[in-house]
Amino acid sequence: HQPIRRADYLPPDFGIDRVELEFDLEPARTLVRARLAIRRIGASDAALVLDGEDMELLGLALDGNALAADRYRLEPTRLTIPGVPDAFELVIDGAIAPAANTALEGLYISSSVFCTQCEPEGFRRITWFLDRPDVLSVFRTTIRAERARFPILLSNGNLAAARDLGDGRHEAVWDDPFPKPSYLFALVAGDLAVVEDRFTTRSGRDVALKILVEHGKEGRAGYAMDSLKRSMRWDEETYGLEYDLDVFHIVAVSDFNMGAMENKSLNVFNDRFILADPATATDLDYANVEGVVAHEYFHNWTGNRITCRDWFQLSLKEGLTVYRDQEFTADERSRAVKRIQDVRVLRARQFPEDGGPLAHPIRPDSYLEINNFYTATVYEKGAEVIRMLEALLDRDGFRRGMDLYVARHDGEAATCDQFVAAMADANGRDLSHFLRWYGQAGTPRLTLEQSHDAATGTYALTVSQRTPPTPGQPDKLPLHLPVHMGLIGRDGAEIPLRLEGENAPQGTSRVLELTEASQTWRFVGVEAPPVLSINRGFAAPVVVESSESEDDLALRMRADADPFSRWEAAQSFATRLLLAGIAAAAEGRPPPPTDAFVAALAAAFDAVEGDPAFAAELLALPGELYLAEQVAVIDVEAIHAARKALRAAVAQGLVDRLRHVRTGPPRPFAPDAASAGHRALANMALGYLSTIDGPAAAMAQYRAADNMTDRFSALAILSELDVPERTAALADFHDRHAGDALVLNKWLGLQAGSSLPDTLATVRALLDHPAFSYGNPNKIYALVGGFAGNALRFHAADGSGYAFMVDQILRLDPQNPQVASRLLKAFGRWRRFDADRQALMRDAMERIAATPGLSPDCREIVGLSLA
Ligand code: HT7
Ligand code: ZN
Repeated sequence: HQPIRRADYLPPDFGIDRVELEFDLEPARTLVRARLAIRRIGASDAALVLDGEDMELLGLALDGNALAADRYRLEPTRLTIPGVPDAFELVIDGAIAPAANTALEGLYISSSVFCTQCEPEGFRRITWFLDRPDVLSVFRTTIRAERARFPILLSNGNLAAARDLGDGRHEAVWDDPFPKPSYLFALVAGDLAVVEDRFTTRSGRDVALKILVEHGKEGRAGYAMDSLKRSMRWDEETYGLEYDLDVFHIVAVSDFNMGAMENKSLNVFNDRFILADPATATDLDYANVEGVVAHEYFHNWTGNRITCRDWFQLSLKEGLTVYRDQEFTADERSRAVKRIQDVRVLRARQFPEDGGPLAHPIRPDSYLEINNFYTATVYEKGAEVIRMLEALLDRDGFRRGMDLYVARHDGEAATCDQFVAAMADANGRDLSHFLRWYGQAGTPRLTLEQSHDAATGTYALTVSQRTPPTPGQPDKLPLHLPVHMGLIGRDGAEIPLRLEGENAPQGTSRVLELTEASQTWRFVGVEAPPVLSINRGFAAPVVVESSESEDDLALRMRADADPFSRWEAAQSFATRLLLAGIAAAAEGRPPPPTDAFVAALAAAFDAVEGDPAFAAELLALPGELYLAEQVAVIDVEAIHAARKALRAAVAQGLVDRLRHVRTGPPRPFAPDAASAGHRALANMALGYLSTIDGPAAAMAQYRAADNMTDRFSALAILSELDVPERTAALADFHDRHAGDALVLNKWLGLQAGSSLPDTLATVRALLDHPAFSYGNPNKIYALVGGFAGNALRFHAADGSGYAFMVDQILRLDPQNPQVASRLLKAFGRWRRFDADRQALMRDAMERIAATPGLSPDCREIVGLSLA
């Protein structure tokens, strides 16, 4: 395996205009015939080189003539045919073994259902092909299978024909009129229930919407269907983008490596992002269903109609589509709460990635295995980069850019440069400096200098930026970024913002553009030293180093006009106390006084009366992962202890408010954001109160709950307490939901994430529980991944957590390298720990590196991590 480099991109030598596929499906051995209309577009002497892996070649014919073995060369990953004409038809007969496919790439079987996963390079496990996203073809797919076992036969596009074959088998033919790359191909065959609805696009196209689920789960598809219809409407209203075929299928399968896949008109989903009902899904599950359904639907334009030229451009479709699904959720639910939740995820997952050995730009420069680059950086930081464009160009300018991007590139495979060029051209702007975001890794750090001149009423703000080095990029250039800011008076009122040289103030919140290493802005008409509110709405994905006083933080917590910044001020205040508490815990000193913070939190809480979802966010202390990023040497015990101590202090200080939250009549369950907000706050209060009152109230709620959110929240609280009620509730939960894999995954995850000391022993025992199976990624992520995310127990000082994870990774790697390499990323931040743990983690990774036959997926991660 040689690294693939972005700089080496060359257009293909051949195009494949038309693909006709014929499948004779049998789990053990499926026959695939591919009839390809191929046309030379490159050098006249270039041989045809097709990608192909793990298949048996049965025959090859060129323009109707069988090719003898000396006319081609078959290697493990490619098929080379020299001396081909400029235009010809190639027929390839092959055989594959779906039932033996445990990697879940290509054609495989999930619970007796045939399904495919072709992104990024799975199509080459179905037939030999130019398996690269810049080769766009029109597909016709014929599927034949036994009718009794596989009554449903689906592929992309519209059904062109269906017939009975007389021998117990039947056939369906699907035509997809839109040229697409092979990674968007899909096939599904099995015995599934269909939930149907319809949608009329604004230009009057009547679209059949079909969600296919396991029989008996039809009642759990309603929210996904509702989310789909709202997504379709939103894309029309927000971007003028309509659906373009007469049918849209979503199929839910239980064995899937990622969340879902946007195959043209035939999305395949991990069932956890489709199935939801009050008894089995939490509010978070509902929100995830809505977000993922929207994300995959939005790909129809950003990804499918306009696809990526090569996989280095992955963020072109993923960053943009994450941004679009975030905006959809912000419009459908609460903009402030959505932004807070997204920033939490960014800080917990992407910032550590960007500060460690796996750091890469949103448009990487090289890879060994592209599957390793479906990362928080490409997705979430990619979305932040799009969001910055929106901040710099404003909403209307961004829309103009999107319109131009679609007009220019519909039907093409495009690049990130072309996207930014469309944004620039539509707005008459030069965005060449902004493009650095695509090539430079690392999280920029902003420092501030402020001065106020009372005599002239001038306030000067200097913002400096510095991006720390990342692997392979020792020297960083200044970036072009929006500084969204406001100024607040001591009375809590927003100050009108007038820059020196301006005739009049321009609002109380504005976006300054930072392009240099350091820049100063002078505001006039500022009578007294103001309180600065900076990076409002988290407009730029940066760390702001600030030494704001506790008084200023408290003021902003209750009075900042930007709700995100109110939350941010609370997080900053809490972080400051927690860092002091971590230092104290490590040195055996008492924790710092918390009165000022608790008083500020109480005032902020009172100021948001009427927005329980936001109040719940305000009360949520910074997470352990975020805190780990803020310290020089990570001490997992001290972080856990400091957080626990601050939680107890907040509970004591806010006890009356928390009890008040839990009064009032019970509300009937509804999955909407407002109802979910009430539950979020009530369960947040229950968690705090359990630190004072013990398990009784949580146990009572566990028993009485009429929905999964309340039941599971209570169970999660109990699972952190070493009390008999914990055992009873976990056993009860298991028995109530025995046989429901998705719910039992929550149960596995909770036990794997528990801070109690015997967690590793419990996890080991659960590996043999019927609810667990190595064949199902959801179960692996719940139990093994859940343990890897349990900092306290994964980083146990004796190295037991590391040894356990190495065993699991090595066991999984031969069967599913994608899942194994994702788990392996847990070792990435090893240099941030004390010397003993560093040595243990390094030894663990070296054990992996020394394993013969290790997948390229794991080899790349371990190589980068140890470098
Ligand atoms: N575009 C999809 C990516 C995806 C994927 C990638 C690698 C291996 C399996 C996969 N399943 C889905 C998902 C998305 O971003 O919408
Ligand atoms: Zn996506």
